[in-house]
Amino acid sequence: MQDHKTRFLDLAFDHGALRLGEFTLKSGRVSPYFFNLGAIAGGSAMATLADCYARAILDAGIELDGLFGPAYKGIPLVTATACALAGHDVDLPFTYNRKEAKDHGEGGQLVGAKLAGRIGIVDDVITAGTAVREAIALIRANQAQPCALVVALDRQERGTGNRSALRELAEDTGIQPIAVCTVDDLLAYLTRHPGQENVVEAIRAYRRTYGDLG
Ligand code: OMP
Repeated sequence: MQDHKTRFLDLAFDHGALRLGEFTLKSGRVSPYFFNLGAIAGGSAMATLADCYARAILDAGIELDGLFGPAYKGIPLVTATACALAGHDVDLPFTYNRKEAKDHGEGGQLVGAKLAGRIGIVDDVITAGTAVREAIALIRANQAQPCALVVALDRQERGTGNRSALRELAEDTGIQPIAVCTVDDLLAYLTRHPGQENVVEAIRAYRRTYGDLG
């Protein structure tokens, strides 16, 4: 497993951002694991997380002109990821949105750099892909091209059909999916940790019911 994946999973478990148990998702599915990005709430932890995002973007070898972070969880992520990329000599402008358009001051729904060219969306996790479709529409409405979607965790779950939400999105919109880590990586990681056999079995059973059918 690549170093940044192991670093991400160590970080997520150490900070309680990845939890094992029983969790009801936005979709109503009951999952044996849950990723909560809000648990990464310290400078050093965020710097490590952002470096994992930066490495995933650099490994993908994609050309981008800017980054976009959907409100709310994408906002600190896109900011920190842009800083981490700058540490690798990749200096990209970034933009994020307000949930509600502002009607005074500078006004509008977007904050930060003007969207232009090839944009990478930086978000926390993808399950069915509902949240990210709104970001895609917003970027297109501003005459820029959404080209990549970068998430910390791809849950590799079926979207509306048999394909994973990330693959569905890639095939329907031409967007390149980039994940720091997938549920397959999580399974490989847990398999190396003794005492996690029941969790591994629960995640496998969940994957059989809701997973990407390829
Ligand atoms: P989709 O819009 O279905 O892709 O779900 C993504 C959203 O689900 C995230 O932005 C979260 O609000 C929530 N979520 C998590 O944060 N972590 C998970 O492990 C699973 C979910 C979820 O409810 O599917």
